[in-house]
This record gives sequence, structure tokens and C-alpha cells, in this order.
Amino acid sequence: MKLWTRILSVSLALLFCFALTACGGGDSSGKTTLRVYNWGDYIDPDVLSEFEEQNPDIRVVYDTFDSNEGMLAKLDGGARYDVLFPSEYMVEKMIQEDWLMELDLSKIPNVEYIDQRFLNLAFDPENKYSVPYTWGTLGILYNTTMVTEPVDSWGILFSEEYAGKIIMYDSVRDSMAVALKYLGYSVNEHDEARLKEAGDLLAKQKQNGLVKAYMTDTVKEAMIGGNAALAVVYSGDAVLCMDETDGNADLAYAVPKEGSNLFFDNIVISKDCESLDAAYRFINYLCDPAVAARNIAYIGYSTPSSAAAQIMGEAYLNDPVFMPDEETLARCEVFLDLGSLTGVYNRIWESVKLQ
Ligand code: N2P
Repeated sequence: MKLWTRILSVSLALLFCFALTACGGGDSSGKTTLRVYNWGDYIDPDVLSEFEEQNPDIRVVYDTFDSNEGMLAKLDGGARYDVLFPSEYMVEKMIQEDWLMELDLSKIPNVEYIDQRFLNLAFDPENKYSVPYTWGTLGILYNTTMVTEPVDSWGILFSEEYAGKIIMYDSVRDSMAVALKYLGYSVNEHDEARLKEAGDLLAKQKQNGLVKAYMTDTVKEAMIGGNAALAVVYSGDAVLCMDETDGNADLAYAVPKEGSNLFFDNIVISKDCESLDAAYRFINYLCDPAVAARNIAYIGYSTPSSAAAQIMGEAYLNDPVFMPDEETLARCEVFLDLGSLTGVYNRIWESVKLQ
């Protein structure tokens, strides 16, 4: 082969490989790579593997995070994902900061199964960027053998009686929400004196040895194992911990009377998605009622899909942790993006943990 012919054929081969990877995040097996970034313990692994079986041209690369802030920091640091699962206030922020791709909902026909009350919410008024995934409340999980008094107030987390037996959630918005609601303020408080008051309360809780640990996903093992009396958890984690077979029958869950956070977690596509078709197929698959029902039966969170809720049946529909009553929901607030106050919340939270 003449030198020029050789150079030409090598360049063509390289170009071909490049084209394969550039068009749709391909890999050497010729499959499209779909990079998914979700919360820990937030998908049934069988649901994920079944998606790959049904879509042999797609390989899912799956990573997890344990807070909205951690997820965004990773993106800020340069990590790239195609599909992500932010909560509502983070969707709001990601829209503003131009992280998200506008969705073509015609590519996600299973959206028709989502209950209207979970669509067009304030953080994304026309669901231009997000599809609902799950929802739930923040509350207190407690061990009835260690706590015999009624648990109906966040105040119990600041009581000396349970020193060293309280697990707080390692998340700025959730921990601040606990303190703010206890003090009678909003979970989206903007008044800096009130924020300081909430921070001081959390700092004192730590200084006085009340906090056993700040945890995220591992709180479930700790509570099932009977290692703490009280923990701040999301409702879905409470469901798993209280499960008759895998959980601990001594555990109970309460949404305190002062009110709490009601959250809506969502599926979004990042603006620099490299596998758009795969992303739509994945999202549509997760919205399939049978898949969504299996998934929430595994993860323990509530579903926005009315069809999936029907499949879950009476036990789900009548469970107050999965389906809080109107009165409980009425005292909950949804997080909003804090805009320029985000830094103030973060600084307060960092100083609490440094106590
Ligand atoms: C699951 C975390 C759920 C996120 N481990 C609640 N917004």
C-alpha cells in the first residue's frame, strides 16, 4: 500500500470510530451509552436490568448521589450525564442555569398515566423540562421501644432525653427545614435572623451531644438495626424500614404537627445529552404503569402515576406513609429554589456540622 493510501485508510477508520462515539454516546460494543445519575437506593435494580434486556442496543452507566446539592456540584465539576433525577427546587435552579433540555413529551407517551395533580407544578409550569418520578414527605422515624411518648413535634429531636440517639439527615435543606418548621418559620425562609436562629438550634443540638450521626441512605440500616431512637427520614425510607418482612416492626413514622416538607422528585434530560433517543426510551419505560408500580414497591416512595397506584392496590392506597391524608399534606411546604440565599443556607449548615 502506498503511504498516502495507508494514511487515508487509517484516517477514515479513525473518523468512523469517532463518528460512532460522537453520535449517541456509543461504545466499542456499538451500543449506545446512557449515563444516568440518580439518588442512592432509588431504583429497583431489576427494573434497570430489564430495561437493558429489552433495549439491547443501550448500555446504562448508572451513578448515584445523596443530595441535590451534591449532584449539582458534580455537574459543576464537569461530570456529564444524560438523565438525572433532581427534586423540584433543583429542577427550578437547573432550568434557570440552563442545564436542562426541553422535553418532547410526544416521545414519552406514558406521561398520560401521571395524575394531573402532579403535572404543571410551579417549579416547571408546563413540564417543559421534567417528568414526575416520585413524591413524599420528610418526617421522624422512631423506635417505639425507645420512645414511648407520642411523637408529634420536631421538638423531640431537641430533647436531652434522647441525647446520642438521634440521627439527623445529612442535607442542608432537610435539616434546616426541621429547625425552621419547629421555630414556626417557612422551609423557604428568607429572613436572615430566622435562618441564624435555626442554625443556632441545630448547632446546639450537635454541641449538646444529641446527634448520634448525620446520615443519608445508611440511616435505614441504622434504624432497622435498632441503633438509634429517632431519625429524620424521607417517607420512602420509612416505608422500607417499617416493612413487615425486611424492616423492623418496632418502628413508626410521623409528620410533625408544625409541618414539614413535601417533595416531588423528577426525571430530566441534561442539555448536553449524547443519547437522546435512549434517554426518551428510558424515561418512557420508567413511566410505564407496571414498571413504575414494581419500582415503587421496591424503593418505597409514592408514585405520581395513577395507573401505577391502582396496580399497587389497597394496601398502598390506604397506607398513611405512602398516601398521607389531606390534613398532613396541608401542613407541608414544597421547597423553592433559594436564589442568592443558597450560600447563606450552605454556610449555616457547614458551621453546624463543624461544631
Ligand atoms: C432515596 C432518596 C430520595 C430522595 N434514597 C428524596 N428526595
